[in-house]
Amino acid sequence: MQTHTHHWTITADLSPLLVLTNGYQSWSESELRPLTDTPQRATLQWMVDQGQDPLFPPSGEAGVWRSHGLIAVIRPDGGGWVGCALDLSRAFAHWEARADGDHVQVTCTVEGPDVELAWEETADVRETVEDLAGRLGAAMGALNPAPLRVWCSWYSYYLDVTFDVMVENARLARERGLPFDVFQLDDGFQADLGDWTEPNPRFGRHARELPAELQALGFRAGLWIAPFLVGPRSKLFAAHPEWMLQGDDGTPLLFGSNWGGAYATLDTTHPEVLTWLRDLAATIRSWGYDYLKIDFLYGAAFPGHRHDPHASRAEAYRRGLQAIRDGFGDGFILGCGAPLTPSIGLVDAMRTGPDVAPFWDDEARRVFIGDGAAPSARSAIHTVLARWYQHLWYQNDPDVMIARRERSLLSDQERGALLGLLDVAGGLRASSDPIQMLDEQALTLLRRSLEITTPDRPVSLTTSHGPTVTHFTRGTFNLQNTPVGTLASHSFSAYPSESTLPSQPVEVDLRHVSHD
Ligand code: 9PG
Repeated sequence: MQTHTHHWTITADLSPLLVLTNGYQSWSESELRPLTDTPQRATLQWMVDQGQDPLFPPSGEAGVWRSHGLIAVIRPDGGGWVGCALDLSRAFAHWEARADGDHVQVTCTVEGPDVELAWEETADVRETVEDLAGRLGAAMGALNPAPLRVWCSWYSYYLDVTFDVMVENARLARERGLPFDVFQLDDGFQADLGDWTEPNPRFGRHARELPAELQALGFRAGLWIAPFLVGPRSKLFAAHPEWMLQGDDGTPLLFGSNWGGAYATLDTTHPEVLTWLRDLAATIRSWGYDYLKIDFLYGAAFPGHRHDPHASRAEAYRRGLQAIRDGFGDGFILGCGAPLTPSIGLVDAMRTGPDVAPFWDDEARRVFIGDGAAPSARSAIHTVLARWYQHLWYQNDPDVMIARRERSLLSDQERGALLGLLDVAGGLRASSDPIQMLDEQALTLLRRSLEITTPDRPVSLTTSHGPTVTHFTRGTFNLQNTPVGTLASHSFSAYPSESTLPSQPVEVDLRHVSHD
């Protein structure tokens, strides 16, 4: 594997410095932390496989911070240092900041062909992060489509989704006048991973029959696939074991854990695989879908043996993504579980955090197993906020609002924090709430969450209520378990005006939600 290492030294009093990190893929933890703290490292291998880069996971070592694409070290005055790669279409940029006495040793290891790196000392880290991220986005042709409002089946129905559930929710949404653009069918319609065009009897009908029903109700049709993954019992796996990424023993590599076990992934440097991917995306388009959520994309960049041994992981990944884009044409593509930087310019939108869940925190998995990608409202807010600038790479998808009160453990304050997240992230809007479950209060909250806003900017990187960026021009988040002044725990408080910062945040009363 080709690598190139670059090195810088910062001389400073380390104790007040903060570091801003960017995790590898959609679900990987991203944060704003004291440099001398200790990053979490997941202790179970499948969590590393599925939530981090197995070749560059968090260090687990005090004062050693790893970050993908860019990194920032921040002084108490808001100035500091920012490093960012300026083209990541063929390589990964692995940044590491290491506390070392009264120095910080910064390295960037480029995995793949060497790339131009920016390393800047600045009086305003926030501005320099945005400036350099913007240059990276522009160099890679970042797409910037209009945000969409999406109903997605996953976060209520999970694998139990049926054809009738989709149509019934679309019908009720139309009846209630809810302003969704797209109804998106998630995981559960397919026979197996890889056998996407074969129906799962549990779903009731074939997914190709759904677009006509949704369009008749005035919605666009969206579909989820995990295009690179292949189930070990699927027809695709049996037919083409040579299309799979191979392990050292020359057999298909099985990794991760979901759907009851490990899975294989396609080798996207194999020409026949690229043709198959292009055809798959074109087939789904021909069924009438013009919105595609492509998930578990990190598979194509997983370490292993490939048909083209000269392709870097980033190149292999991008060839696979390009094939899907070629097949899906000008349809809208949302990336998920995706290595972030090599996706720029090929996806319209990107999930920039782990899954939201109808509860605040999963302490067992997050704290005791050290997995920052564990689904929860808190994890999603934490990571998405630390990536506020990524709207310069694609449209941010902070994941769904959960407005319902049934089948949810979220408090009013916590639902308000999710609403604040969608407002501040300013990208895609989504909900999975069963429409018939929503009372007047929940409907009001859902409608608020579907109002398109522009991405917000932090007002400060040096004060925060939680280990991420929490202070924005439109309001403040408190992710901590204790109140701060009048700001409740697990909450977001909007300021009354976008341009003025009052000395005390104003509480949002969810029963009368309004940002006007
Ligand atoms: C469908 C889902 C939804 C969801 C995606 C993704 O780490 N994990 O165990 C883990 C499992 C599933 C997952 C994310 C992480 O969810 O983000 O929106 O599409 O797949 O299976």
